[in-house]
Amino acid sequence: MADTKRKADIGVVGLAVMGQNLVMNMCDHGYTVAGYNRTSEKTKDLVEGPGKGMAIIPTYSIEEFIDALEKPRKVMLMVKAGEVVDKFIDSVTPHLEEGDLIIDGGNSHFPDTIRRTKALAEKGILYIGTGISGGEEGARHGPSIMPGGNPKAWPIVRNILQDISAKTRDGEPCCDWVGQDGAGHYVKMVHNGIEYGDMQLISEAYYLMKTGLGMTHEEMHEVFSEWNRGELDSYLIEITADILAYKDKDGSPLLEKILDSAGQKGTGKWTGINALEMGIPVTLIVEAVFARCLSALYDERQLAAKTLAGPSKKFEGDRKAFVEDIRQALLASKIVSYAQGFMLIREAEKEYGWDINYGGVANMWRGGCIIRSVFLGNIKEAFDRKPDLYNLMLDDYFRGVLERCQDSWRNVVAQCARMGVPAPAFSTSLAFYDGYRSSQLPANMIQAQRDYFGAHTYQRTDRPKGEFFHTNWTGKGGEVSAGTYNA
Ligand code: 2AM
Repeated sequence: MADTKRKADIGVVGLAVMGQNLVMNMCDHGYTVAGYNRTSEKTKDLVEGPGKGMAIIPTYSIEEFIDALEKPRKVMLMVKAGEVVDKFIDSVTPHLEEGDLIIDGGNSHFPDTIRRTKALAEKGILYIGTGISGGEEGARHGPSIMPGGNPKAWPIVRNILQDISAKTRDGEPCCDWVGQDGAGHYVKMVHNGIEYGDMQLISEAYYLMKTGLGMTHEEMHEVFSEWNRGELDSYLIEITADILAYKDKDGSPLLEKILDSAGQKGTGKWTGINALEMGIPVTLIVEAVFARCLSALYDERQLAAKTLAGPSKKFEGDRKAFVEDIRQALLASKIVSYAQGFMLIREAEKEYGWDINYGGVANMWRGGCIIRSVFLGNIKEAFDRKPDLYNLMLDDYFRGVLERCQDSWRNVVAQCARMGVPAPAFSTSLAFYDGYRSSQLPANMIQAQRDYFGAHTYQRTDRPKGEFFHTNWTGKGGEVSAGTYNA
């Protein structure tokens, strides 16, 4: 029989599936947990159903809920992101004392978390906004947990969060302090963006095998299963192999009956918007978001397919070798994508004044979450070697992989272009790689054009940076430069 006389170590508000599963996960690790939900049936369902016999204290009012908590009180919100979180903070705060802690475990947008952490700090209430990834299964048995917020809150809840989190293959918790105020939710947002990128790359690999090489689903299943035993070993590759093997009731692959129009909930878009705002070229994630948008123009594409011509070129060459080329293109593109993701986090760190735990971030993503992979272990090692690593692509290991995969990667992009098979993520990552490693880019032409039509000025290669020049290109315009606006 559970000991429900003692006060609860932590309380969870919001007992939908994620909330319920987290409560049970906490109980599994020896914690007593108070539960509260707006609709009381869910609370009853939990204690009389899956949570029966566990150390759960069901409560049916905010007052009862707060009263059930050990001090300092730890209140975890697992409610819908947005206004509901603010509403609950408002209703719970009057019952809390200085030093109590609110944790938002929903998918909140990081600017909200920045605002809430600061507002609550003024009232002496500690706040954590944490990304949680791994879906229902993860919540029940070990998700990836990415907490940020008021650093004073971390020691209070560290044990609980690390206990319930997933563990890496080396047994380390996939939960560590990310950084101040919105850093946890920010990192979760980038995680989701990277997830968009990984999924897009895998879809391109599948589509190329299917349409370019005419491979059967059994063959593709074999290839992805094989890939999952090597450098690409990851949850997404694993489920892709499963999906390829899955047959509909009539015995044909279910995959081919699924409408090719992708949905999205918005976290990839948030990542892209933030990248644009900060001027960081997170090209692969943004391309992956747009690839979903393009797929969603389903009816328009059916029309265009009848009108717009493409090449009729078929694949010629060694098919087995080309499958290996695709694997290498996927790996190289993935390195670019993660490098871009970390570039974005680095810029956000400057922009929002955080101190990001980079190795910790890689570790948090190694297990429990959708992008979990062996690859993230390599990233963790890169940050262990050099905690202030400026760009993942400059790490010796990843630089070596890029060098090794380069010919295959170029071959894949070239073949796609020749055959007219869309491969936006493979192509954009290669373009980024070539751009990033170029000491010279054609931006001199852009600067000349800007100065020509708008007197926006330019810097010169033969003068120190920071000096600006304007040329009267036509002899007709004035000598006055446009220093005050940016068209
Ligand atoms: P409910 O069971 O009463 O709907 C996920 O949707 C969780 O957020 C659920 O626990 C849900 O409570 C809660 N939730 C959603 N909207 C809410 C609202 N406006 N007020 C309180 N709880 C809400």
